[in-house]
Amino acid sequence: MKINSSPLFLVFMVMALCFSCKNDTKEKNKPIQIHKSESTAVVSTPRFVEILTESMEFKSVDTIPSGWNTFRYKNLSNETHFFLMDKYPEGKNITHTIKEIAPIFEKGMQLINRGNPKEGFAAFGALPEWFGDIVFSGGSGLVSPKKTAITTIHLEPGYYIMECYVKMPNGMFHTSMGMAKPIIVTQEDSGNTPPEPTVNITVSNADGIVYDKPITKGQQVFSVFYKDQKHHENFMQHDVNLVRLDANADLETLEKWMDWSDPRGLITPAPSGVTFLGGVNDMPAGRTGYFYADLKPGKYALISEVPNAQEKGLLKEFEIKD
Ligand SMILES: [Cu+2]
Repeated sequence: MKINSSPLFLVFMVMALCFSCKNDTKEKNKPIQIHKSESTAVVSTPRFVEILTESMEFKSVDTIPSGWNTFRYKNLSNETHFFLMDKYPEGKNITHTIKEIAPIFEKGMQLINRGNPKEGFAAFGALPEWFGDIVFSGGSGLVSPKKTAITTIHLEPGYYIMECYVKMPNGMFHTSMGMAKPIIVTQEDSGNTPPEPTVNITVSNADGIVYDKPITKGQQVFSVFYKDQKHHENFMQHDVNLVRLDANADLETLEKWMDWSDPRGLITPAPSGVTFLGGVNDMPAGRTGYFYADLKPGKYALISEVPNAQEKGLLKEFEIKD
């Protein structure tokens, strides 16, 4: 597929223009391409699946086609979020999440927060067997307040929960506060094709996050290929988050913060000097997702939500030169 003949690329160009407005004061006046119906459901254009967070919720359509979908996730809230698409096993739905999963994570996290990590982790042993059958199928990376992330992923038909498990200042997961939304992915295929990447990222246990060429200024489309997967110490599989690092950003602090199972991890407030710009959330080995960025000169990093990302090669810094 040639880059200039791809309809999705054209969409990206339009989107990239939106990106460039995003960082200036015109943002306030720019109409959001999301239309609220009477029921406050959000209607997306055929090319984008729009997701909006204003406080602690996902506003989006409830049903999307299968195949390739490009999600535009606008975080208008004051906290960092992401979205992850969890494909549920047959017969399980949001009522099972609320009854059988959320309370176990809350209980375990509370024990960890009170200084009993051993008991806390043991509490997760009470998760139902079917929890292991959930297929984490990608989504955005972390997105800082007032930022927008664009991610393209491939979804099989089925029942999904769109979730965010960042924590509130009191340690409660966003999942328990409204950020768990059922999405039906239909048999009908979107007909979309994946975008043409400008940089190819491969993630693996042996080499961590690697990319095939120097990352340069301007609009980039990153492909993220998960060569393999595994459950790290915090049960998470590796993913890819793009972060911009200001002069006061501390990489060690960021690395610790990326681990939800740390009492001070994945919780508001996010580390200072760090801006999360999306990425591709975890998905099974062998799959590829895409994310978009308009890179200005400065320091950045690609990092996974796992403990000890640096020594695993899952934290890579890079600089964009003018
Ligand atoms: Cu959240």
